[in-house]
Amino acid sequence: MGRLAALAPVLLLAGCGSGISFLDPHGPVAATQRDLLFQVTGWMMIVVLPAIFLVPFVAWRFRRRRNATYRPNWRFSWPLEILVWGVPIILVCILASLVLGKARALDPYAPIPSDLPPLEVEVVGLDYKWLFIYPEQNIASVGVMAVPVDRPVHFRLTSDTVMQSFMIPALGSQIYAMAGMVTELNLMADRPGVLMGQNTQFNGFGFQDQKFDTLALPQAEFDRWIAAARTAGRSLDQGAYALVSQKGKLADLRSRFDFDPQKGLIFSTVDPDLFGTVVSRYRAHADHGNTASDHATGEHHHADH
Ligand SMILES: [Cu+2]
Repeated sequence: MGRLAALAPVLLLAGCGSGISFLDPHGPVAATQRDLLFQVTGWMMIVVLPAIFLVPFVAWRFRRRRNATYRPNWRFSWPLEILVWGVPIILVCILASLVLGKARALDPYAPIPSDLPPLEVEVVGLDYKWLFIYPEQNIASVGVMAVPVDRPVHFRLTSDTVMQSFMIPALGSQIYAMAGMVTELNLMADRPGVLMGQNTQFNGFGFQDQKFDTLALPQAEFDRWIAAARTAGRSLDQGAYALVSQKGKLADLRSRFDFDPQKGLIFSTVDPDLFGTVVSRYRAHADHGNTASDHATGEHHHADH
């Protein structure tokens, strides 16, 4: 793999071991994205490396000196034209086939093949924190999210404020969360770790702190995390949600709730209609019903009317 040697600087950047980059993938989506980046970069070297070495060579050969080469009369050259235009054209075709070949596998809406049914997680983007609702487990968390290792996770996302960008780099992919709409994302962790998740959309003074720990846990530990969450003794009803959704960072919630900011704010029960209520609040015709089919049918209700 000689051509990968050129990527050494990139690999060094990925070597922090902090699990925050798709260059240190903790799941199949990020792994595919990394492989694609390396392949595309490798093929690009066919154009990049000659350009890097030829520029100094041409500058030296035709430098302003008495004994340097002087060729004022240019001629048309078929071999040169074919080389200069042909190589990039072939390269564009190769890159296009690489990217298009992976496009289906990297579609955020595409389910991840697995023997296990996906874990459902509802995500609400707030100023400046993420709320995670586990509808099947009937718990919710703010600022921390646990997922079982080797089981796909199906996210349904919305925003209770401006547009936000949901991303867990070590798991790969990114999706926007928008008020009055539901977007979907499928991810899977294939080894344990604490992975940084974030909002990559600049949306105000607190956005740089809108990060959360994604706990990729073996199934038994995940079950324990859920069981511990059930003992939190706090309910996320509409009243508690009104407090949680107020503008402010996770740490600001400590004046309202007693919790360890390192472990996130956990709710032992959650209003099962909460996610739907948040979505329908921004819809002009909330009586239309099912929001999940919005994107599928192409019907697009935006919040700006
Ligand atoms: Cu949209």
